[in-house]
Amino acid sequence: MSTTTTTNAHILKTTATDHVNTGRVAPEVFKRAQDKIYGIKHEDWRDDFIGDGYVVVKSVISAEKAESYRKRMFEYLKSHNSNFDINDRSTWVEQNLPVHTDHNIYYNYGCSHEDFLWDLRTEPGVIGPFSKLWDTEDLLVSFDGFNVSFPNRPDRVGASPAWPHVDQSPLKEGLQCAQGIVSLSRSGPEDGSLVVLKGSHNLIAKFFNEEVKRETWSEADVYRFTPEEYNWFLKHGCEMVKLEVEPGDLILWDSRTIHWGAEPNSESDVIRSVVYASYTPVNFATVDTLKLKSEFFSQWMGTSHWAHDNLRPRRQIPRFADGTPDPRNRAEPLRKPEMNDTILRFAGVIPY
Ligand SMILES: O=C(O)CCC(=O)C(=O)O
Ligand SMILES: [Fe+2]
Repeated sequence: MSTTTTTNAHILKTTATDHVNTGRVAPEVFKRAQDKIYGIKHEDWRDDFIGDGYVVVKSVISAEKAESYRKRMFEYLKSHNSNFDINDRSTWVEQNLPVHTDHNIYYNYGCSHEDFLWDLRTEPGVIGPFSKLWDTEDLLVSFDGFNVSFPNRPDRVGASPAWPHVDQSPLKEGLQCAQGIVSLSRSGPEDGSLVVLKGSHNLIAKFFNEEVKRETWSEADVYRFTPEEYNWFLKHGCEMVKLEVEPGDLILWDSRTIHWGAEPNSESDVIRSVVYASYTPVNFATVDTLKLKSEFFSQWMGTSHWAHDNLRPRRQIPRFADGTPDPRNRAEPLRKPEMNDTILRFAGVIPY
């Protein structure tokens, strides 16, 4: 296999918020993997994933297990501030919670490596669909975060607007990343959930070719759409779908499918609790990427939704909305995972 890579020296110069595209794997590697997925009738959920750009795989873990992971997630939140009480809405406010994004995503404090997340990532039921999709068990997993979205938070007004985006650079061809959400809570019509633009993955190359000047295409594995651009997809027949799931379901989607996380609306009484997890074949990563990934693992660093590339280190000090750094910042998870070969292989530390 011929590969060309950028050097680590280049990579490590980048800043915390950069999208670090670490490697250039030969296009044939992706092509070979894609050829095993497309142009075939699988007669299972993979046909929906291919046709629609997303699929819900039901009950990859039991509802009981989902509940127990959810409890551990809430305990983790409480570990930051004992004033936080999951049963008392008045305590669901910024100062009682670990610093998180406007979209309710938690990835600071090395939390991507908390034991409850590693336990979930190594659940055979969660790994299985990704192995099936990529037709290999030799996978890497993303060092990703989790999402807790409270309905009717007392310190926020209304649900945040849609933030339609894709998570794959137009410079990357075909399916290169399949993202996952393990849902630990129920999502009905009023509740927070992933929203997708069904079929948009099939139009994304046409969109970039026709609507976005090639010189402006970025290597960053993210593209946010303006309302006009979003409408282009509607005009071309895409339909918006908010996914309804039960605890223990896995949402799998193509990173080229337009999507966003919707907050619970004011009628909701469900605290949306989900874990992001993406697995891709280890041969999608260069040797340099694996080295860097394993280095980030040793530093308990969260990265991105991607497992084999786009290693975006979450180095920044968590700050509250007013800019104050959180004094509770720490360099290590509160509860470290018990190491085993599965984790070390998923993290790129030991080879398959
Ligand atoms: O929270 C969500 O449903 C979506 C977050 C997101 O955009 C992603 O995981 O790529
Ligand atoms: Fe996304």
